[in-house]
Amino acid sequence: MPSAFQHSISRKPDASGTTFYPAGRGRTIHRLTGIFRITGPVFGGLALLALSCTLAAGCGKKVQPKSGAENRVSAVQAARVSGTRVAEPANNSQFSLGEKIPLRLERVTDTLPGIDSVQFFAGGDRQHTLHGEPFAYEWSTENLRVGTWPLRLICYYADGRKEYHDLSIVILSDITPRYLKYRLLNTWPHDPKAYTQGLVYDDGFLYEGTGQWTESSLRKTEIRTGEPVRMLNLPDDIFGEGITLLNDRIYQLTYKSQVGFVYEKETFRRIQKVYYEIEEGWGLTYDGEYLIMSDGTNRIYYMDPEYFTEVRQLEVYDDRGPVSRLNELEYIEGRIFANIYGEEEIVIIDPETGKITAKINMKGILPAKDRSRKIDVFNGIAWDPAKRILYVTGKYWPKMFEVSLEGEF
Ligand SMILES: [Ca+2]
Repeated sequence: MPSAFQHSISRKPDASGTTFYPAGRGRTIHRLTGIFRITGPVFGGLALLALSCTLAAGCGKKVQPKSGAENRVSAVQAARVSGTRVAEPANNSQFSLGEKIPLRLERVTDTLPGIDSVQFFAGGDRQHTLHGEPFAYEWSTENLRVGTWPLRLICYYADGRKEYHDLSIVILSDITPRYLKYRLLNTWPHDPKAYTQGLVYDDGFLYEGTGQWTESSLRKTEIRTGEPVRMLNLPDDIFGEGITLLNDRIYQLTYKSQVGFVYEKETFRRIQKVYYEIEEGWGLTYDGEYLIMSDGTNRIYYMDPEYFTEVRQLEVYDDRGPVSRLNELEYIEGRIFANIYGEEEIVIIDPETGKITAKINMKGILPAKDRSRKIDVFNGIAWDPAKRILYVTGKYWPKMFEVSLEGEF
């Protein structure tokens, strides 16, 4: 199988054309990284060649230095056209999903020729073309995703010149997440030596991926005893992260190694390695089509299961701003459930828009008597779809909790 790196460079640009795909910095950085990885040595070689040619002054004809007057003319020709400015919206301003965003372009000089049209782009897609003054438009944000949106206005002058205005706005969620209540059904033992990074339910068992250098593992455990019925210790230099199931396979991420492992579910035999460019692997789940991954930021990455290449990204926001430290994940009935690192709280994300629809406050679910020992943060969400039961635990927690949720999410 070709590596993910090869796939990322041969991958076609996003052809979906949907506004769902943000032109986010994460993706840009990965693409640039890819480019530099390929072109780095080539570029270095060319630079060296150019330098040696310059030093030897023997590469092509000699360039005559320009006069001062010629330099001034070049500078004027290269100057940007600045006949207009964006009066609205202000760069980095915030709006609520569903709001109409006013856009207004103003002329700042009468010395330039007339303007034929103004094109408005959002997230790389053309939204509207304005003909004739006033150059004002109301952009509807209904059914868009939340998060940062790069905007571009291109002004076409009658003499053929073009002027670009680039800015960015943020769309927040239009709802305040409500809190879902839960009911504690059962408390089961959990290995207090398990630094829980991934948790998933299947056919009466829990599968767990654990982390920490020299302590990482993959295990299948009996729910009522917490005892592993199968366990695989990872190499000492691998820090295990999120896991998920896909048919008869288990996927397991690693923290900073940018590699994932694929195992046979029945035997834990490692059958494949997958590579990714995202710098840190945190949580992992599967929605029936894509693997869904977190990296500790407010971003969620959709990965193609076969080659583990990034298909799209989602930014997660509530009505106040970005919600970061997204950790262990579970795809449940059309929503993404996520632990927030360092909080005893689960957020429920709408995968279409990225907005948080609800939260579950689990503060105090681990009794005080169990907190006297060495424990770490709340982490791990698994779902029994038949019984509609949620399993939650924490890193080094001695207990596993079985809960039911009350109300719609
Ligand atoms: Ca999970």
